[in-house]
Amino acid sequence: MNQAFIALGTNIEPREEYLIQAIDILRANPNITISKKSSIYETAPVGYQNQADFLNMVLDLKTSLSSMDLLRVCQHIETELGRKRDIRFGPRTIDLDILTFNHENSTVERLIIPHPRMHERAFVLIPLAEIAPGFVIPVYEKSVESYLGELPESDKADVRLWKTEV
Ligand code: A4P
Ligand code: MG
Repeated sequence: MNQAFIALGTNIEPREEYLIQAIDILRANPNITISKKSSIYETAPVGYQNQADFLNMVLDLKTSLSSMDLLRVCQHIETELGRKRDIRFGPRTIDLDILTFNHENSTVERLIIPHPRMHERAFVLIPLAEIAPGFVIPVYEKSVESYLGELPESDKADVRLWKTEV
């Protein structure tokens, strides 16, 4: 069995509904088990800033799928939930990013794992630390908490607990 963390993000209403639907589709997949769900956090947009606040969360999955097949499942969910790709880093109904997959180090453009921006993003690290305290990010070999300690306080203040249960 493989273990993966995936990050969910949405900033088009109904945001919570998109999270719930993405989780339901993952749950319905016989090859995927959700072991843990973080709380939902409301977060200020990073990168392209002229857009609405996001809801972000992280899931801990067990799966018999390969990382490429899990990516296909994630992209299929994005399409099903009406995701349009217009502006890079721009508004989205739902974004599913694979953060880590076992100890895999993938560098092909279609699938880079560990996710190349995860360690600099409070909206990923804070929910990840909630469900996997002490987790050492494979390949980087550094804990989530030590990356969080390197982030400016203002980045962390932009991530606010929104709801503890989906
Ligand atoms: N791809 C490569 N590696 C991965 C991976 N580990 N997981 C490829 C998923 N996909 C991966 O992704 C672009 C390409 O990345 C795909 O073809 C896939 O094969 P995309 O989802 O189509 O486009 P995107 O989401 O605009 O790009 P990306 O790289 O996912 O964007 P980011 O870096 O995730 O940024 N601010 C807040 N507060 N919260 C957010 O959730 N999200 C973004 C998106 C920007 N600002 C944000 C948030
Ligand atoms: Mg993405």
